[in-house]
Amino acid sequence: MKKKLVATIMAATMGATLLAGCGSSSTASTTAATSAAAAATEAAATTEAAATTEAATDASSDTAAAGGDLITVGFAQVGHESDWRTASTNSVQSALSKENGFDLQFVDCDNDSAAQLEAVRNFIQQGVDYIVIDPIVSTGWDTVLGEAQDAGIPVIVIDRTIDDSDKYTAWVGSEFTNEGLASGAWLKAYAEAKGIDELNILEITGTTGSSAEIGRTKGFHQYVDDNGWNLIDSQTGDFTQDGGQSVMESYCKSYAGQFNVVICQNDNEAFGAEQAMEAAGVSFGVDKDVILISFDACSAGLTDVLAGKINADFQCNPLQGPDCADIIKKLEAGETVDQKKYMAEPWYVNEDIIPSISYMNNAGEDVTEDLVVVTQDIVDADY
Ligand code: GYE
Repeated sequence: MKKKLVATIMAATMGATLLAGCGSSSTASTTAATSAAAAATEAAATTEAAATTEAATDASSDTAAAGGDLITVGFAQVGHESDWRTASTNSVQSALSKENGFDLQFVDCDNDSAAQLEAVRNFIQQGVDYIVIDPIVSTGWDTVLGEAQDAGIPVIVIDRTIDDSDKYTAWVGSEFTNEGLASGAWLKAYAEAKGIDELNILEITGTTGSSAEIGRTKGFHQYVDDNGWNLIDSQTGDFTQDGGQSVMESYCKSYAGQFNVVICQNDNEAFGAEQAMEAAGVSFGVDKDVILISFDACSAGLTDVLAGKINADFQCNPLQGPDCADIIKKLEAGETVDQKKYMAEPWYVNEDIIPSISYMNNAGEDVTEDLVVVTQDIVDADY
């Protein structure tokens, strides 16, 4: 709830700016023109928009030529590394179902960037109508997106961002830097409320080079730097439970008795870290020796927040399937789509001691956002 205002403000600015990471100032909206004349008008307005428009137009005509059959969509998914990812896959598969008018080809890229590029190239070769990508890493995309554009196939990016190319039609996902900033703002306020003077932090990051890892790290480190906190070590757990566990096992050996905060960049890493700390006899969670922070807020994560094992969990919403369906249907109908859309995401905590956090977000706005105390009903309603 607390972030809805921010999300609305950002949605309203979409018409003025293209994806910030792309360094372009072209229009933010793309129209899937239904006629050559409309495509020509778009082309006069902006080259990138024209290329995408043409792509959408071609895709529409292909579908029409096929007799208005199912819309073919290729989805190059990151992998199956986490609860979050499972929810994301389920969301896209159920939204882009046959019953809803789609023929979805799903590829699990198993966290392998080369395999993901190959999957996209295969979709281009097959001549699908649309391609959906959740990019494992944020760079290395311009060439293959250019190939999709040349083939007239619109690309929709979900969740993680592509930061070195703007040759795609729309993106919908999360503001990862704000998630990191919020975690830092929460830790600062929480330590003050609990009278904890010194913060000695161990960090377990996500997949290196993914925009989720880059943003969460950037946001949290801003608080580390500004407040002179002691960041003892930072290593990747690759967004997996095994990764989180093995990094935490080595942390427990190397830094025994030296840390009082562990921040994991997703719930599955946190579950692994919990196992390692339990095995090493380290107490964690509410009013224990170590504060445990996580991201994602999947239902298993919120179960641990409710139980007091995780102190705070910063949600990242994986349910982008309906947005994909909506974007494609709008493009098919020749309507305008937002080129950038943020999901609304609450921040969850166990204790009712700080009602809200205030910080300057990644867009430079001063925001105050509620902290939601987890209940069983919230866990039950979660993904
Ligand atoms: O946090 C993690 C998943 O890209 C936001 O990927 C997503 C991240 C999510 O593996 O659990």
